[in-house]
Amino acid sequence: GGSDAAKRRAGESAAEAVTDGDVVGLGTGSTAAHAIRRLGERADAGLDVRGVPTSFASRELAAEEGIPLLDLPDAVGPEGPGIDVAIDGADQVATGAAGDDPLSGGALIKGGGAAHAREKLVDAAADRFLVVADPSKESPRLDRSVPVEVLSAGRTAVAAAVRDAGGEPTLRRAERKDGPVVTDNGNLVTDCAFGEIADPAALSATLSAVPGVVEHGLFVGLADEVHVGTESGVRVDEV
Ligand code: DER
Repeated sequence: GGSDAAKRRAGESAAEAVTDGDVVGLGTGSTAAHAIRRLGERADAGLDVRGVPTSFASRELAAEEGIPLLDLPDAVGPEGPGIDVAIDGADQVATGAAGDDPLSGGALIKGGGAAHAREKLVDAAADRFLVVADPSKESPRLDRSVPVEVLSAGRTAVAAAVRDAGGEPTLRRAERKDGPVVTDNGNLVTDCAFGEIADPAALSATLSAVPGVVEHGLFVGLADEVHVGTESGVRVDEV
């Protein structure tokens, strides 16, 4: 991945966009972690903020940073405060609008940290979704593997459906645990290589329709801004 300085600049830039009283979706990964740490500093300095974590990891970090927490159902229920802004990382950000679909500009691949099911819930529920990234995540078109959270019982059916859709599925193996990665939701992850994705919206719909798919890592038409950290500063793109 990119440099930590670039990730830190991106995360801190997005954290500065949070205003007093905001409910903030707290993304997962090393770039979002910089935003969480900055929000912790701002909370210590008196900012009134409540966080909605997207994973065990982001909840743990937010708690360490002293950020008051809300669970997702409480944040977005009809009597809830709603989520004003979500800050989250990405594995890849499309910089060129693919095809004639203006929505796919700013389309993302997420799920490197296997947290994309709750991330999508939070990122989609937020009034504004700010992506934080370093330049290594940007690409004219999406072409990385798409992480797909699958029900264990559905893993072979999903693999077959992914192949029918032109993808190559690989069950994600754990590093320091025998067997596959198990998500915070108790499911498995299949990484699906499709090569260059010409129409992210279409592939998103295809994957969502597959029985056994819990959630996939294509985030199309959800991001509002991309904060890209560079070695010398940060670039904020409206998408
Ligand atoms: O799992 C995710 O979607 C994370 O946001 C991840 O893709 C980005 O992680 P990073 O900021 O550590 O690269």
